Amino acid sequence: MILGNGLLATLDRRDQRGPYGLVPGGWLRIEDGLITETGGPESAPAPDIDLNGRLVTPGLIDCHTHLVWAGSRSDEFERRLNGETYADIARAGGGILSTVRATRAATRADLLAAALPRLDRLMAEGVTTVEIKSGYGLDLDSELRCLAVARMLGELMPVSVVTSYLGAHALPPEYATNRAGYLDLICETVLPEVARRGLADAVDAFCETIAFTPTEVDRVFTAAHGLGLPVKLHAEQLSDQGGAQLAARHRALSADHIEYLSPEGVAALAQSGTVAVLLPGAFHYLKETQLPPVAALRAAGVPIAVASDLNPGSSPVNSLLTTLNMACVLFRLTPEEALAGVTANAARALGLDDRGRIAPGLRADLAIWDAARPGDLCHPLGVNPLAAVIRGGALTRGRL
Ligand code: DI6
Ligand code: FE
Repeated sequence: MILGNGLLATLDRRDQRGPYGLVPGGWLRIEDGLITETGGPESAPAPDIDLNGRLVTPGLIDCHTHLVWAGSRSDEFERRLNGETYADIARAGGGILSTVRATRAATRADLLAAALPRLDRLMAEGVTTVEIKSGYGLDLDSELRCLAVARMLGELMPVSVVTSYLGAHALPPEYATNRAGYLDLICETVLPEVARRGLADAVDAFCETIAFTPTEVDRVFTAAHGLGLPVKLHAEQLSDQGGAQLAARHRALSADHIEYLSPEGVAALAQSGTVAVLLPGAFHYLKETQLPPVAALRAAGVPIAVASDLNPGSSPVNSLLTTLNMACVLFRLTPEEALAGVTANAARALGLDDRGRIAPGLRADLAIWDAARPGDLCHPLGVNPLAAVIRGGALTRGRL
């Protein structure tokens, strides 16, 4: 199949292409679910489908979500607006632990029913790959249930689901006076069982004063490596814990949030090739004032990804297009950087080298938009110009 006469934002800067790897009047050939050839108007073969100049991007990748949960925390939104902080609420047993109580009480069917519309809202904006974390179950059965639901979502829906086990998200109440015991449970029971069942593609942790120390996270990461699983980290979200340095030592795929990242942390990420994942939704909702060190990350050549962090507490942002806008307005990313953050660099943050750009040999995961310029995906709020989605070479949404 040949798609012709499109405005290709390849996100591929080889061939000396300009910003966005843009190819006006571009075409691409799809065979067996892969892109096998691309080119500009000078070499265009007769197309099977005329894109009429519409914008084509790689299918979008949301590389950091907590999409499987039960219950609601809209009450905490009100509490914060009445003066309590996110950390106050967490220490008082709300926050993540409130979602843990609701999630533990939910069946597989409950969780699936709650997650499906969230996933569909992401897909309605051109998402073809999504990462989903556990971390709202914390005990063995509930974590296995949430990860199994995440896997099921990927079977039910035309989207690739990549999972992360986030047992070290919060200390569960039954271990409130036994931190070491909870780490034993993670490292000796839950993680090995998650790995045995093939339920996780990576292991994540939350390194923070209200969560786990670098020493505790180090233990979880060491156990992950022992099982052959890559790691990633919620690092420097509310304070500088040196989490990025720890993540870099463990060759982490990504360090996420990083508002409080230090110059040493930037250098460590650059050295290990770890992707910096920016989560402007959480910054927005927590009314953070500390900006992530974007200029330093750029200067050091650290790849920057952008994700929704979709979750019921700090980032109830069920939209990657909204997130793109927030990355530009709040973090001053250029639209090109933001779009690379949800395509090429998001793929890298997930350790996937078969997607995220429009280039021969990669999966034919494409989003087609009624937009005249790629920056139009970042510019307005509340506008969704998606026209169609092709995933693995098949039309899965809209029409061409
Ligand atoms: N940081 C976050 O932003 C999410 N998890 C984390 O460690 C959200 C947690 C929540 O508020 O439910
Ligand atoms: Fe998160």
